Amino acid sequence: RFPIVSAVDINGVTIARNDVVRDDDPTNNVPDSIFSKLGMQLHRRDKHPIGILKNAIYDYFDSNYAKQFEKFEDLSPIVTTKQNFDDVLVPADHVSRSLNDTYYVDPQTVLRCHTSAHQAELLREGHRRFLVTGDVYRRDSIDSTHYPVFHQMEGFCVFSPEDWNESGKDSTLYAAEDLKKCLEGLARHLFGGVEMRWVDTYFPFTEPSFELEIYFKEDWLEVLGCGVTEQRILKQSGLENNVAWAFGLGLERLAMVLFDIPDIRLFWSDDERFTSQFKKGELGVKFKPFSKYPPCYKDISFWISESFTENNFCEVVRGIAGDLVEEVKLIDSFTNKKGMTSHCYRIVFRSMERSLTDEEVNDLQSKVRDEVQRKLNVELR
Ligand code: FA5
Ligand code: MG
Repeated sequence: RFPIVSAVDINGVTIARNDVVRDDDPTNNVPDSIFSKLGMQLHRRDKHPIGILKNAIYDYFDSNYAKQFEKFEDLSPIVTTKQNFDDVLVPADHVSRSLNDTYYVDPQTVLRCHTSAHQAELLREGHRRFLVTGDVYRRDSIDSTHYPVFHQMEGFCVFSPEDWNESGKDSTLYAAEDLKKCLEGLARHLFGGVEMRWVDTYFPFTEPSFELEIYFKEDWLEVLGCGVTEQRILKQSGLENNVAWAFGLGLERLAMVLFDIPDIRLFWSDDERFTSQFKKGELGVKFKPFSKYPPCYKDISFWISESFTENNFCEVVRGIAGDLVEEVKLIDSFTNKKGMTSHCYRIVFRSMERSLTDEEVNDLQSKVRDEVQRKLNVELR
């Protein structure tokens, strides 16, 4: 179903399919559908919404910070677990390290799950203010705002005592206020007026930590995470008397709001009716959906086993239906007297480009049923 890519070229390094994914390695969980996205770099296409957005964010930083922010946009997405987790203080037992959440190439190598994976190395190399843009990879749920490959932009800004001393403020408060001011300014630059709110949250690498949400299609949509960098990260990189802020923007989420794009799968579409609507440097464009094709709903129920996870189920569905699956939703769950738990999922099939036939959908669903039984150790009902 997917184009089988045998090798990709990342920064001049060729990675062969068989070197990366060894079928005999149980710690490798990168399927073809994901492998084929490596090296596509949507963020470097000037006429693609992700590239247009990236350039607009660059403009904001260039004009407000006198070009102090250095830009990195082709660091390899294949990183060590040290870069992705240890260097940003993700605890050894944190869920994000599991095979259920992250794509592993081998036990020490992952497809980065965030651009924060590059903070420490760039600091050690002496960079103090920078933006890192790139594709990131996560095993995740399936709906209109989640996709297993998406793009982030990391921002990082180090301050010295002279910066906060004259403000009379404590260094952490100074950085937190500067961070919020910077991101609110960015939101105004991109959207003009838009309804937004700050939510307190937790990240292992920042304290305090915040998320910014934007009101979109009658709901709050989380578009970024940020905070004041943990001192340990700065000290590990030889910075003793500094404070810093960092953020990680979800570029698809921002682009959905900016261009009114209703479904995250569209970013990967080659359909001219999508690609031809965007022009280099043009932020004001509102996407005109080509007529919406009808959805097709299929339910599947099974008794789960202890090892069952929703991410594994979603990966099976995605592996079979690719971008023809729009959403996977748990609609019923119960445990019987014997202690067996049943789940019922509703799968929404819909193409963004054409009408699906009944046969086609039935065929997909029957493959899903077979594969779920074979791979996930569940009992179909
Ligand atoms: C992070 O990835 C942190 N590294 C961000 C950060 C950087 C915090 C620096 C503090 C300092 P989070 O997992 O919340 O955080 O993801 C950041 C953004 O990525 C989200 O706000 C959302 O906009 C986007 N995002 C997350 N998962 C998906 C997904 N599956 N599909 C599309 N976008 C996603
Ligand atoms: Mg989050």
